[in-house]
Amino acid sequence: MRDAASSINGSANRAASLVSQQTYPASNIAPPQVSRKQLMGYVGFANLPNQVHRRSVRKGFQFTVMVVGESGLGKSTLINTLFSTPLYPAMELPPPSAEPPKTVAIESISADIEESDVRLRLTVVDTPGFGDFVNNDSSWKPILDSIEQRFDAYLDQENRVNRSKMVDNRVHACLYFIQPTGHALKPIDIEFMRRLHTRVNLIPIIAKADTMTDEEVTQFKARVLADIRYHNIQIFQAPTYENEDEETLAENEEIASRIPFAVVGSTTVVKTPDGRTVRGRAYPWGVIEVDNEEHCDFVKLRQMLIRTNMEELREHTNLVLYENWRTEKLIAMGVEQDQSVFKEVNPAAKQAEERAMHEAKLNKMEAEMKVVFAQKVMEKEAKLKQSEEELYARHREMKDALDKQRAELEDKKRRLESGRPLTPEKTNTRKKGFLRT
Ligand SMILES: Nc1nc2c(ncn2[C@@H]2O[C@H](COP(=O)(O)OP(=O)(O)O)[C@@H](O)[C@H]2O)c(=O)[nH]1
Ligand SMILES: [Mg+2]
Repeated sequence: MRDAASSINGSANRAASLVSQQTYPASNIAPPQVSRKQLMGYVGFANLPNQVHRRSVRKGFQFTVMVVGESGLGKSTLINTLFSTPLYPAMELPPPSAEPPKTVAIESISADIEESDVRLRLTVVDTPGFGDFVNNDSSWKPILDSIEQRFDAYLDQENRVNRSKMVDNRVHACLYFIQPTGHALKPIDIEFMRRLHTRVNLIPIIAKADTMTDEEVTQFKARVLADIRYHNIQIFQAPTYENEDEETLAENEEIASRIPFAVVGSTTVVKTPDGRTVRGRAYPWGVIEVDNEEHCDFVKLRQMLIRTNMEELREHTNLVLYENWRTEKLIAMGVEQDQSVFKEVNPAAKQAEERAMHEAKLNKMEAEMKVVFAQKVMEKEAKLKQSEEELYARHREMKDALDKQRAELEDKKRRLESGRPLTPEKTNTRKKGFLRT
């Protein structure tokens, strides 16, 4: 089957490595282990680089999608179809004698998938047991708890000293599977969405759309939307931006018009009457094609979730849902915001204040420079005075020496003129000596 699929889509850039398959309780959301698997067809996350900056591409993306809905609505099948990879192995039903579970479980599967060198750490959170009990009054509770625990884990990481390796386990999108009854939303659907819409991006899905006619689908969609509106439930709406090109706007409108997506899931490859091999479901009266936009909304759902709005889903989770939860939590803990930090400032007053500060700084610098200058002048003057005194002293010394020399010379001159010997003292001494002997 897989060979058939790859021969349809066969291409080099579709290698995928699948990371882990592990079940763990809601309270423990440690990252699971890793295994590798092949993508069976083009999925679309290779388009992610166009949605965000290239730096993020190098780091890879983390995306967590949760599936909620009653058993047998095709959740696991749809996930496998969406990511063209057998994330969920063939279902193993427990024997009829087995004790039925009493609570909703939270099971998580993670996979590292790669497409055209873009890495995506995909986590699918399944919620088996939802709506399966006699009393489903609080089926939503463990799911809400799990979503909030993931917020908590993220907040913990934000408060760490080193935040370079943040793991984002928050749920970025919740696919809510509605049973294709053709009637209206059931109380359990309304209760779940009302409880969860402020915590997660809700994407309503009509399951197994192949069980209804086109007309029934259209009517059911209208009724579901009316119910959602009536109960003031916020479902995820892709934001539209100004100056977006017409093509993108048309595409977004087309996606929005299909909500709630009526989908058909199948990873099985079947042959159409005209000889094509497609992913679909074969019935005695014909084949319903998963990837055919005229047959169901699967392509549009995948486009919104992966190709066009994955970044918006992540951003809305981070900036709105998580932020609101965080604020509510901190307020409940008694932490209050210091509003003065955010007080409005008048730009003109701020400018004047800045100018005054600048002038004061200049004045201070000028005063300091004056002091330094005066000090330098004084030092120089003192030095000059000292050398002047030294000069005077030397002058005096030289003058004294000259005076002395002159006096001696004059004395010599006088002696010569009077005919006396030049060294009278010496002669005298010798004479005295002679006299004594
Ligand atoms: N008719 C129809 N059957 C489907 C569809 N998707 C899944 N199924 C079948 O429904 C059954 C339950 O599917 P599964 O994915 O295990 O449902 P889950 O319990 O919600 O995970 C399986 O037999 C699937 O083959 C669909 O779109 N249409
Ligand atoms: Mg399942």
